[in-house]
Amino acid sequence: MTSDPAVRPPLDKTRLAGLAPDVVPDVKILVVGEVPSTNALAIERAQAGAADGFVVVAEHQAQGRGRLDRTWETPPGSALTFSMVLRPEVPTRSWPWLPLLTGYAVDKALRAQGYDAGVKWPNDVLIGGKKVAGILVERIETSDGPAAVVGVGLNVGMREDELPVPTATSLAIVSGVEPDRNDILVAVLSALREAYDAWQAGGDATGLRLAESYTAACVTVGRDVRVDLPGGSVLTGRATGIDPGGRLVVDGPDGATYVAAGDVIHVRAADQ
Ligand code: BT5
Repeated sequence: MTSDPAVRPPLDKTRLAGLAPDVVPDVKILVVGEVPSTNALAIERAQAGAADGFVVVAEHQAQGRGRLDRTWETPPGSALTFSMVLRPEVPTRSWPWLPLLTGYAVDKALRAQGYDAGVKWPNDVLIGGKKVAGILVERIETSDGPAAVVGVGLNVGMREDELPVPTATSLAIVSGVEPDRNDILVAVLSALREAYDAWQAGGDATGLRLAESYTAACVTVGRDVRVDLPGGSVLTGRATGIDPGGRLVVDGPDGATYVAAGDVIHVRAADQ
């Protein structure tokens, strides 16, 4: 059963602010009430000098952002909406991996908690074909150098009648139980930090390794897809893999096309 929205428990500020380094290394969590967007707030903090690993999590976002000026909507207290400041040391040409790596980490954390999740390239997390989490990575310039703000929206306790779109789902809907948002946040941050640290430490082979693990978790590979590209062009074909740069390989009538995440408006199964 999902709980009564009127009595949803708040995030546990004391627990989240005091996480031991062996639970989630190198993060500092700030819990806030209602904000327009945690990405916007994290960008402000990064520009004011926030360090790698600074996380802001909100009880409610009034103007959550999606990609390409789309919106992200969640009722108060029903979801995780958080952003992390990262200051990667790897060359900026590798940064396009960040949204994929985040989706991979969210998926891994959910699967470890028993949910039958998968990643939809480039950065949605699905359960039962419906979107349970979305990711928005924004790259910014700060006086300490370029930084990335990694935003994650994860539907935790929403009931069917609270979903903003019919293509969405929540952890409560798929399992019949509303999990503790604090536990899910800790699991996701810990998976994200682990994937991020491995990516930073991995050197040249990292793209190849990540591509392998990402492909194994990816529900898009092996499907016939329709990819909407900027300018109205459409690519259709069979998604056959993810290359070491994080691009989706689509085998179409003209051979293989490599699609970068930043160049995609929508990816759909060809029959939808
Ligand atoms: C995303 O965009 O999926 C990125 C969402 C990122 C949200 C997080 S929350 C914390 C941080 N702060 C922010 O301001 N943003 C980030 P995109 O792929 O463009 O998908 C957006 C589309 O998903 C919308 O147009 C709707 O169709 C759908 N959508 C909106 N809210 C949803 C929800 N709660 N669950 C599932 N789908 C949703």
